[in-house]
Amino acid sequence: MTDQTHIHFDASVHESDPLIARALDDERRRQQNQIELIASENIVSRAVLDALGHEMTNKTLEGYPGNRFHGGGEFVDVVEQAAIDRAKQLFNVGYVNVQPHSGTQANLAVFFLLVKPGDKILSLDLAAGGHLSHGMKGNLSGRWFESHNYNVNPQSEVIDYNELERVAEDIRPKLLITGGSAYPRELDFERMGKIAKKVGAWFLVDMAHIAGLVAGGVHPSPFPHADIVTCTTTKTLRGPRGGLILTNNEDWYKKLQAAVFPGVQGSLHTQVLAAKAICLGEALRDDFKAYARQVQINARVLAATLIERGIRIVSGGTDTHIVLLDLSSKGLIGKQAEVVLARANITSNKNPIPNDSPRPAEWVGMRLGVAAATTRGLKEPEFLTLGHVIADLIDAEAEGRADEVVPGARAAVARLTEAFPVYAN
Ligand code: DSN
Repeated sequence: MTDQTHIHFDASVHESDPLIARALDDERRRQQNQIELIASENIVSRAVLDALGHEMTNKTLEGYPGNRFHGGGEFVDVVEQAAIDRAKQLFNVGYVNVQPHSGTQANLAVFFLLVKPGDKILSLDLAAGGHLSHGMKGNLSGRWFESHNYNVNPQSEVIDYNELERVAEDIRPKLLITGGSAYPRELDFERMGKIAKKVGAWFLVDMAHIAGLVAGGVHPSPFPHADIVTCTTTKTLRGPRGGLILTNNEDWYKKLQAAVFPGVQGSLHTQVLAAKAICLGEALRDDFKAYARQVQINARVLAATLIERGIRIVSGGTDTHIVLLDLSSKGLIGKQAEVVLARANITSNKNPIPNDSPRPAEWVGMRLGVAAATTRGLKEPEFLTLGHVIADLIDAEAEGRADEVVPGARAAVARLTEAFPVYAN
């Protein structure tokens, strides 16, 4: 007789849940057939995928290596310790917490450690490239803290450090935050660290987007200028969804552990810890440095091609993986560009640019990021092609003749996706 409690237990997802199996297969096909230009995405290695689908996911555990609240944690201890050691080596830092479930959770833990409700925090304006977890009104950080912003210079569209210093002196925040989701230029950590010290603020760098570029040596490190640093392991670091917190402040370390657990989180995502350890190990290798260099080169090729085709690029270029387009230079809004690119199997997102409308439906910006396509193997010639395909689509949309151009653009994208498979098998 069949044991009714186990009827679906050993079945594959294809056998047990056709709806979800179909969605998973469709998503795999989508990733293979589209060129991914969403700046927060990347493609993880097979080894990272293996860890994410491993039985380690069954393990419940709280606490830290060697000091757990549940038994049976000896192998998770191995992976968590490896993740800690590798992150310390990669970012040349004294103390690391690898448990945050996301970048936003990492930031929340830092707030728990360093600020109290009502304290002043000062961060980069969202439309200038900041992040919602840095004090946006709709986020808990914007409700619990007195949140202020600094901005970019309206002409250069680069952070106006003199203005930041003036604002910081005026506000005297407890915490100065930099980094975010859509700032394409190099960040001057030294200058901001000095401003933080001058006004008596702690300095938090959220390097979520650029962690892989820092690891690969193509963007300056926030250390020794930052007091504390958060990041995700996704994006340019090319790992699983999750966060890290890094600091050199020995006095904070124990309190930081407590701020993550039990401060803002409970039990671990054990299989993600294994995937984090793997991606950090990958980032320590020389080929990752070559990857980071290629990301920066590809972004510059894309930006230069779009500029040549008459599309205004915010700040006139990029130092990172991000290229931020101002579609008003073609009489479009971001959504129109996103839709016409999607018709040709290029995935992107509308995004605010400095001083954009507060309403997403009116944003004139679009954010492109090259990290995922670079992992796939695209280099300068392919990004030149892609830049022209994107410009052709945008021009056609602006001139009301997208139907004529989309088939050719789709074919050009198909040639790239066939030549550069996401996974070799
Ligand atoms: N912050 C979002 C982004 O950059 O797209 C998600 O990571």
